[in-house]
Amino acid sequence: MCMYIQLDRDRDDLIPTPELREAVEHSAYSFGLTSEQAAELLYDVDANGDRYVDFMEFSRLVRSLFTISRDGCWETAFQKWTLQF
Ligand SMILES: [Ca+2]
Ligand SMILES: [Ca+2]
Repeated sequence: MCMYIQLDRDRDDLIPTPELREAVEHSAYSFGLTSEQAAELLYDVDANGDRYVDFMEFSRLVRSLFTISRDGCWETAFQKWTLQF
């Protein structure tokens, strides 16, 4: 959500697809994604092909991101960490 507001600088509720792509690629590592997973997520992010990512498209991306991340390495890392205490 925060990322959406940051990327939508002119507040028209649309993010140019290249800008979103760049942002996700840059933060892939902190989401625990490989670059292949990030590329897969971004492949059909602009569902209606208007070269902008609207809020619905963005929500879908975030949901996929959450699904992938939950199965990904950071959850395992988190479980390991909590088991230590
Ligand atoms: Ca905008
Ligand atoms: Ca679109």
